[in-house]
Order: sequence, then structure tokens, then C-alpha cells
Amino acid sequence: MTAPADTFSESSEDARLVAVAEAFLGSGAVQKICSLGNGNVNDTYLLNGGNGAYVLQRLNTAVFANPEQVMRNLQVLGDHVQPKLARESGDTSRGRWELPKVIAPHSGDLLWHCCPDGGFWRCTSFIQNACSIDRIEHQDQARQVGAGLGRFHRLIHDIPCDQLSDTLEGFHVTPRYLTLYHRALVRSQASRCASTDHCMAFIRDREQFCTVLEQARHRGELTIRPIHGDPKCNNVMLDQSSGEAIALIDLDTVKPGLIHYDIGDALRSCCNPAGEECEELDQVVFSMDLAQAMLQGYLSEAQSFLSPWDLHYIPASARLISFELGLRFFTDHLNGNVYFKANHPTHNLERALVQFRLTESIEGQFQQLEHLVNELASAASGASC
Ligand code: GN1
Ligand code: MG
Repeated sequence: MTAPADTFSESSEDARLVAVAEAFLGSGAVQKICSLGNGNVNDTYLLNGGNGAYVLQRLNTAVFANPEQVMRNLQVLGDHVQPKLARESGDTSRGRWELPKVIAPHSGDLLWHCCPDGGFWRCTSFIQNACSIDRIEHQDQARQVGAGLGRFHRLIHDIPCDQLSDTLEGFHVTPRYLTLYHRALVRSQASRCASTDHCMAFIRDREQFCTVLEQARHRGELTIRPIHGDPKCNNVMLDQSSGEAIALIDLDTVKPGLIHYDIGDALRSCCNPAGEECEELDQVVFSMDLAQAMLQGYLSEAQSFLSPWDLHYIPASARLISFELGLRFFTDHLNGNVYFKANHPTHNLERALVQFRLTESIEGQFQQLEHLVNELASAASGASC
């Protein structure tokens, strides 16, 4: 388990950063600013000052073209969830839970700060005495990631979808990523090698499968609901002393979607102990033990609002979202690394290979995963009778 303090890089006393932080905390209130976490899209800093700790972020406006809508969604989320949490606070069976709060700039009416260079900045509260995990090591952690996602879904499932903007159209709509991949393939200048050939063949063999969730949605088997959008394991904060899930962070992609995007994303990140950045492909496996714990945790919170179809598509969601992330990484490699931050030219190709290896591992255990979901769902419904 890594405490956030260990993940900070060297403090940058960059004057521009201080000026941005002062826009939120007031002049002279900034004590320290350091990079925080390892997000692939936004720039994130831990800000200390004004008697507190905050998360300062520059939204990547090449990805989030309408950052104002992202902020409005955060407001809708807070207005819905905070009163629920206040009502739950009297229930001793429910442990600690927090929602990052938006901190408005020191002056003006907006919830964000725009720099003259076009940077779009926002500030939120920092979840204290908590840590997150990049690679899950044991079942207790997986159970907490599942329970955290389940609790989050329970808190947001009754937000009317028409109150939330679609801030990232087509996000997790896999057939759309396939179209973007084909376009990239035609235009790409990236050199070809055994790894790129492998990725292309791997995708070709799974083109039909890309529509599995969207077709289920068109048939009315699955419905659009509020989702988190990015519940990878390190976006679930665990209480530092109890190890219990206490918050989901990184709320930019809270918007209408299929909860299977979330379940699949949590499964793919939680059940691959080698992690997304693994360099040894042979170490990449989908762990059924971790899947069991993650799903147990999830169903303990979410079973009551899942239909038989929802349960039916859980195994497919794990396979699809792993495959989809590989497809997204590979497409970005072909496009010259324009979406995901990359440390070197083949970084996104390597990340794609990891997700494709994980997809294969899920495919090899697909029937076991189906049995597992059925067993856990029966056990959880028996327990709630
Ligand atoms: C991106 O920026 P970050 O790391 O929170 C991406 C997710 C991917 C993830 C893979 C908006 O999330 O969809 O699953 O990388 N976010 C967006 O690490 O595309
Ligand atoms: Mg994110």
C-alpha cells in the first residue's frame, strides 16, 4: 500500500503554478505544491496551504472539450450525494465515506480558474488519511475496491441522467474506438514490428465482439445510468488504518453510461496483479481469486439494483473493457501518443500488449468467470432475503 505522500515527485516552485494555487487559496496562502499520482490525462498536484490540503488539477481540454460541463456534473453529483451522506451519517453500520468537494476560486462566481495561456484549473478537497493502490496484492484490497464501486453506484444510481451532461461523447462505446482505430491504421506513420502485427491480428479476431454491450443496450437488456467512468483500482481511496474503501476520486467522467463500463474497468485493473505498466508480459494474468473478492465486495453493495441481464453481462464487460483499453492504447500509439501521456515512443504499444494479454487470460477463464458471477449473485441474494 502506498501512502499518497510517497508518490509525490519533487516540488516545483514554478511561479505560474503558485499563481494558479493563489487563485483558489488567496494571495500568500500557498505553502507547498507537488505532483500527485500518475494520471494519464490531466495534470494533478497536491496543494498545501490555507490550513488544509487540496488537489489542484489542470484539465486536459484536448480530451475534455467542455470542461465547464465537467464542473457542472461535479456540482450535480455533490448536490445529490452530500445530503444522502448526511442522512447515512446516523447509521452506525455504514463506515466513513467522502466525496471530494469542489473548492471555488477566492474571487468571482466560477468554480474554476482559467489562465491566460488557456489552462483550465480546478481545486477539490484532498481525502485525508487515505491511500490508493496501483496494483492489488490481496483479496481484502480487491473486496474493498469492489465495495467502494458498489457504494458509489448506490449513491449515484438515482441521479436522473438528464441532469448529467455527456462530457466525453462515445467514451467506452467500443465500436467507436474500433472505427477510430481503422482510421489511425490508414494514416499512421508508426513503424511496424512483430508487436504491432500481433496487436492488429488480435483486434481483427475480436471485431465482432466489440458490439456486445452496445447491442445489449439497443435490445433494452441494459440501460443507461450514471457511472463513474474511470474506476480503476487507484481511483478508490482506502482508509489508511482500516483499509476500508472511503471514497472514489477522479470524478471527471461521471456521466450517463452503462454501469458495465465501470464494472469491467474495475475488474480489469483490480484482477491484474502485475498492473497496467508491467514490462514482463508473462506476469500478466487475470486472477480469479481477486475477481471473486472484488465481485463479492461489489455485490454486497449493489446487488439490489442489478437485474439478471446486468449480472449476465458482467463477464463480457471484463473481457470487453480490457480489450477496449488495449485498442485505445494501440490506436494512440499509431496516432503518435496524442491522448495518453507517454514516457517513451512505444509506451502506449507496451500498455496495449498488457491489456491484450489480460484479455486473453480472461478469455481462457471465461466460463469460470460466468460460474463465479452466478454463484456470488445467488449467495448475495440469499443473504439479503
Ligand atoms: C485514463 O487519466 P487517468 O489515468 O485517470 C483514461 C481512462 C483509462 C486510464 C488507463 C478520460 O485515466 O479511460 O482507463 O487512463 N481516462 C480518460 O490508465 O480517457
Ligand atoms: Mg481519470
